[in-house]
Amino acid sequence: LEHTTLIGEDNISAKNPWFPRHASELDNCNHLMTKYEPDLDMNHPGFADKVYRERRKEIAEIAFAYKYGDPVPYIEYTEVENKTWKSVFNTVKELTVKHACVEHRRAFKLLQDEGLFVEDKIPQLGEMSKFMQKYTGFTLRPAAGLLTSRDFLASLAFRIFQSTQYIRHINSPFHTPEPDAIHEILGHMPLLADPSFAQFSQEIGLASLGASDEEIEKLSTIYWFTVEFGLCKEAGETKVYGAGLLSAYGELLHALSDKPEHRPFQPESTAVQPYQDQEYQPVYFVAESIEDMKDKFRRWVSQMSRPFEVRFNPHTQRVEVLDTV
Ligand code: NLE
Ligand code: FE2
Repeated sequence: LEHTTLIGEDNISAKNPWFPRHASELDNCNHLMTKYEPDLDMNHPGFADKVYRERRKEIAEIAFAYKYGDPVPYIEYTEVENKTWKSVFNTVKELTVKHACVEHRRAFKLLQDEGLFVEDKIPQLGEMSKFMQKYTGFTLRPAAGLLTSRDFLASLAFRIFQSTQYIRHINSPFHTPEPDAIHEILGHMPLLADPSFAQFSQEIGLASLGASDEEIEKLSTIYWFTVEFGLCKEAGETKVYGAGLLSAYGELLHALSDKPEHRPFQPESTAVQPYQDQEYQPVYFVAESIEDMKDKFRRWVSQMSRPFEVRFNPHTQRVEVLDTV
């Protein structure tokens, strides 16, 4: 970045969509996608369950009321919710010993040693946030549901991970198409506690700031096939690092079976691979290693058309914009 200079607030072309410059502006990045919701979707296992729907509403309101700087809300989970966690936790724990990548296994153990990953109660997001901050500087803020890609990716640029706090329906422990706290905690936290993976996550976020809709689509597709559903090689075996697989034992076993297609991870082709988010994936991308995936991503993303560069200043929680012309 030798020839770059800090440019003023007004120098970004009006063509570039708005993006947050300070972590507090993430208060404006909470737009939801209404896709799969217990109130709207007849196929949702909570559709006919009034108690479940009320509970979802209650937890969503807590997230909507959240502002930057507030402590992460404490949720008193019910017996049923803790029971759902227990069944997913124990099954996933067993499967990851054999199937998760080494980075995940290492962090999983750390989370157990620190008393956060226990079978009988859902870890609190506030506690998880403190843990993450200690290892990689990531913190968590509550989200009411599935966010738009633009809003979700923007938060990663600030090392902030927007997490849902409600729990999937007890009738569907093995898979849910929407994120829930089990997915965030069990799926995402271990790799976000890995410094190198945390760095990668932030880099996707930084690349998304001010990007065009088309570029956001590509970045979120890469995110989908890496952070959410990524597979990688490890000593000649195929292992799992994607959070959407590490929180859904149904799909985890499907991903490693001979049913879906396995293709090598290549940012150019992965970024344009259509995906569906309701059922198990028909295609997964396998990286040579997480490091190799990161390198390939960096090379690819450096060719993006954005006429400026951004960098995060951790002292001020601010994103600084650098002119690259
Ligand atoms: N399918 C995942 C699970 O059941 O935990 C959630 C994926 C969210 C993108
Ligand atoms: Fe996720």
